[in-house]
Amino acid sequence: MRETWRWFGEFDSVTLTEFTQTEAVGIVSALHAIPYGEVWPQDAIAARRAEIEAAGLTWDVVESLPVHEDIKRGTGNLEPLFANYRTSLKHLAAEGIKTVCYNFMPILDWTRTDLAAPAPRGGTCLHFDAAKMAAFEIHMLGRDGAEADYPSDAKTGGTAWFETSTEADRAELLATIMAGLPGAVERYDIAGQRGVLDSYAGRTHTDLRANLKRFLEEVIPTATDLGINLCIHPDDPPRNILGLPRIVSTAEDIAWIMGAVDEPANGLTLCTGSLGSHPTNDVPAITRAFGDRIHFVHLRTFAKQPDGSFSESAHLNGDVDLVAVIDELLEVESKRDVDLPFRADHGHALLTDDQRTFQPGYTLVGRLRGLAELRGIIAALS
Ligand code: DNO
Repeated sequence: MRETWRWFGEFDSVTLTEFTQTEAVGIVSALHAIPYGEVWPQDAIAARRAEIEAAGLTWDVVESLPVHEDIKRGTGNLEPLFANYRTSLKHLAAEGIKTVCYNFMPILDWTRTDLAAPAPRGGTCLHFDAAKMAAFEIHMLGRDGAEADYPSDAKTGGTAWFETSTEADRAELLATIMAGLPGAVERYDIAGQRGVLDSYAGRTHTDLRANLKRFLEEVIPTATDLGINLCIHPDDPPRNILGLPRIVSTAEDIAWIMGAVDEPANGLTLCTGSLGSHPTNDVPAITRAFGDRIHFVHLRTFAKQPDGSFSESAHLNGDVDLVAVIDELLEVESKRDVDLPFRADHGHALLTDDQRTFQPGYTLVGRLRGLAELRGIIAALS
């Protein structure tokens, strides 16, 4: 398995020189300053690549080449957006980058309610609190139908949180929910959020699937010709958020997507943390079932609570059996004769991490701890 690290370029306070000390060899990066839907110019890709290579590393994976909201929503003239996506893929292939991750989550990317929840032995972790999410949807957004999406304990907790929260607490919750969007992405206030939700009104799971299929039909033939593997990232968390459908949450969803355009270039990012937090997903079984189509791997785990809340845990201490997953991945690698790029996905904020501003989850010390543990599993199983 090929060790990689995510680097946010000019949005990252961790330097490439620091990464080299981890002894990981590959970089996962993106041109986060380019607005969604625009072409990634080849010279900008070449410049990022040169920067990475000057540090003795290689740019192995793009995470992400984002899909414009109009494509997900299925509105407007989509032809130029599809053409731009294909052009960006051509430019990436010309620079030797052949693994491209993306997601199809409407509006938001990964969603948490706390970016610095206490970790068990000190330090902090990312946390999703069902009660706070209920407070956001029911009391702050006032979304019709939100009450039906939460169990009663989350609703009661959400009301209690809302009634005792200050303006500053609510502003922080809104900012936290938007924090999963990296780079130059539009972030919404409450009114903006309502507006963008309205733009999705009436969209169902079936509609979103149809829009993804259309996207795949438009871009997978180009990816295949270029030797690029696209790999869709699962929904995080794998449940409907803000009443919007999510279609990359379960083994059944993945099977549907892989079948929608049945080509190796239509692949999967195996994100153990995202998939594992769904109550019926068996992540080692998913790894086995879709091994042929996994092109990129995020290794992470968490501790779940009965109301749907979860805290990200250290890489060996959570609810997903990462030893079993890695065992399956090593099988996949030997069967396909590939070296799959993986990264320690997220880390706690530990020790000196708080001395700088970092992208939520993308700490230096915490991720180094995660990588070291994963490296140990891989070495032992190999
Ligand atoms: C979170 C990440 C996601 C991922 C995108 C891929 O840390 O796993 O933000 O990069 O969803 O498009």
